[in-house]
Parts: sequence; C-alpha cells; structure tokens
Amino acid sequence: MTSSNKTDLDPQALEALYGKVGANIEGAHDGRGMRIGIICARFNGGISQRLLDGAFDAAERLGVESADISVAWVPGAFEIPLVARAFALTGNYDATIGFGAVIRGETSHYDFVAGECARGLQDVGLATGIPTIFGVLTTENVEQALDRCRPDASNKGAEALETAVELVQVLRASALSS
Ligand code: INI
Repeated sequence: MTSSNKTDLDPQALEALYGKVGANIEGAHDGRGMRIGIICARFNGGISQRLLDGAFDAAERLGVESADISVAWVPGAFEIPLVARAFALTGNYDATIGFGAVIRGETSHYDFVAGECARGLQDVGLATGIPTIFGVLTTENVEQALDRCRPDASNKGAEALETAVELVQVLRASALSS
C-alpha cells in the first residue's frame, strides 16, 4: 500500500499500542481459499487488462487460486458497481474488485463517471458486507494511468487485490462479517 514516507505507520508506535488496547485487529495477507469477483471496464480496456495482470500476480503471491477468480467485462466504469453488487449477492465471493480508468483529459463527464463508480462500489460494500474494492484509476492523463499499472510492485491492480484479501481477513478477525 502506498502512502508517503512522512505519513507511513511507524511499526514501533504500533508495537507500543498493542500493550494498551483490548484488541488490535490487522488482516493477514493470506488469501488461501478466497474467491474473488473482478469487474473490468472495456473503456480504456488496456489499462483494465494491465491492472488485472497485477491482480493475478498478487493473487499468486497471497495464495488465491486463479480458478477462484471470476472476471466480468462491462462497457465502462459507470457499469462496474451493478455487476459488483450481483457478484456480492450470489454469496459465492469473499470480495469484489472493479478495474478501469477514467481519464480527465479524455472526457467532459469525468466527475460523473469517476464519482458514481466510486460511490456505487462503496454502496455495494456497505450494503452487502462484502469487501468491494475501488481499483479504478482516476487520472489527469493517459501517461499517469499507464504509470499506475506497470508490471512491478507499484501496480494498482496488485494493490487492489492485496486490499481485498486484507479486508476479508480484518472482517474475519473482528468477527464482524456475517
Ligand atoms: N468509462 C470509463 O471507464 N472511463 C472513461 O474515461 C469514460 N469516459 O471517458 O467517458 C467512460 N465512459 C463510459 C461510461 O463508463 C459508461 O459506460 C457510459 O456512460 C454508458 O453508461
């Protein structure tokens, strides 16, 4: 997960906290046995595909079987939440992730598409209790989008898959999942 060096969590401060609180819940990065539904936008589909590649790399690292990942393609980012909801309601998935790119320079309705996709995914997660991850890039230009789906550790698709696994584990550990 990427936050700046100045704002990163200090492991020593965390260690000090452990002794004080009743429960300190963190999600293990262990995806064994998890089933994940991924929804990809065909608009800027080359970006979705690169994010998907990153997600599959991370899945392998964290023990998620590729056979336990389902991928659905939709026209654009605006349509992602509806299919995320359908995945979540089946009861067959531990988490869902949306992949796509909304690029400001390319659209006059950037704010609507990006904002509604983010809001819709959050709504799905809150309504269903299934971790629903916003893996859609929202950038000023194509170069920024390409920069965030390179085939290395900085790939945002990999980050989204890691986030999904971590959230599933946090909910399990805190016994908040239904
Ligand atoms: N969809 C995207 O995924 N990214 C975009 O940048 C984009 N632009 O530029 O408009 C986009 N538009 C399509 C939108 O997601 C819907 O598919 C369309 O409005 C039909 O509902």
